Amino acid sequence: MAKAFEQPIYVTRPLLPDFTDITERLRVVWNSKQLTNFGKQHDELSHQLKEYLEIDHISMFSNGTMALLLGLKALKLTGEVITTPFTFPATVQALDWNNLTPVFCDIDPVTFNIDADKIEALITEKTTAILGVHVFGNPCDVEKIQAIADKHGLKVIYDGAHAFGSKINDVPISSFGDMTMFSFHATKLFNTIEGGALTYNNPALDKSLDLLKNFGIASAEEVVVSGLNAKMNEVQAGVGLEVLKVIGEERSKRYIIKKAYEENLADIEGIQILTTLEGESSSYQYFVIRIDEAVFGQSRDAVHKELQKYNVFARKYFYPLCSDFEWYSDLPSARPENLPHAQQAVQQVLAMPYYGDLPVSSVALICGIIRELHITQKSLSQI
Ligand code: T4K
Repeated sequence: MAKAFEQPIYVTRPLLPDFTDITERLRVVWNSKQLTNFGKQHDELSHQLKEYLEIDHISMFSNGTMALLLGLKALKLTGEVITTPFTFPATVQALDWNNLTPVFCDIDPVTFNIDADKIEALITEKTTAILGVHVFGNPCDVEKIQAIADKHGLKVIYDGAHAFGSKINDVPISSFGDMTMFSFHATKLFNTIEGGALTYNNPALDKSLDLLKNFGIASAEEVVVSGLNAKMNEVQAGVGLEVLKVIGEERSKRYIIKKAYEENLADIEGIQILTTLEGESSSYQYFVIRIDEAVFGQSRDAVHKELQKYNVFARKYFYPLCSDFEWYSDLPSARPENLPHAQQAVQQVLAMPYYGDLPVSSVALICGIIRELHITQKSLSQI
């Protein structure tokens, strides 16, 4: 029987650049006395991210949620937006705060992203957009979604919180749709502690997003729209500049950890790996498995609980389904019978510990715990 880890093993740990580099960067910020409101660090990070993400237009925010919320506002959407129930609450809360009604579409049983084949049936005269989520960094069916949007005159927004740096056939993920949101939260591979961004191709959005995230202030004497305060500050941007220097190394480390998981889980019946993309295609943000109770012999919840006994804190991303939030109980699209694949996914998915400093030996031990659970169950069922 395996021993519990002495220290807790979390689903992730922030990517932390060398502390000396951070203090040097802070010294520059301190000396400048410009702490926020679009200073040099902000502009430099914006420039570097445009290059990294291979996009002409970017707008940075205090966090990913505010980016999405104000991005939807800038697109002047009304009525209904077709989206996925299998996401983090922020995706749908950004709709709520814009007085937009989510229309939940079931997910694809393989990718766990919005099922593009089920979108068209949900379009009404009130629909103005499709909001897809590149869940765990696996891209949505962007071509099919765009074709539907073009046919019906809809906007397309992607929540790419997990997809920083991913590509689809060598094309950067940020190039699809009308805009893509990225999260730079501490738990994300690229982090600014808290932070986020929108990328887009339409230059007209530069101005409206600048206004929306800065109280609608157009000049010292002019306030032209009702905005909010959602700016990225200089310390966040400075941290981002240092993190950007080390993400190549982190991605390589995560590649090795991914391989270790794949090898150790390969022959366990009932375990399927959801994050299969590699190289430039992958964001290396999460390593996620799906547990088929009928084959594995134990439920996802049982595995989650068992791992905790060993001091391993895998996470049920995402749980609960957004369509099950109490405030959507009157929405026909939120009814469980309309979302069979999402209802199944929410019971099966487990995000495993995944970060560059996680020793490969720990991965083997974690997988050993899962294997043991499967073997014990198998022998019990044969008695
Ligand atoms: N859309 C999607 C699809 C998203 O997944 C998210 C965020 C958003 C939109 C919104 O973007 P932001 O507004 O957050 O930029 C975490 C993150 O807070 C959240 O950003 C992320 N998705 C979500 C999937 O994960 P929690 O509630 O799981 O966080 P927490 O505090 O439990 O952290 C998870 C583990 O990470 C901890 O057990 C330990 C470790 N950790 C965490 C923090 C904050 C650290 O080691 N250090 C830290 O500072 O939501």
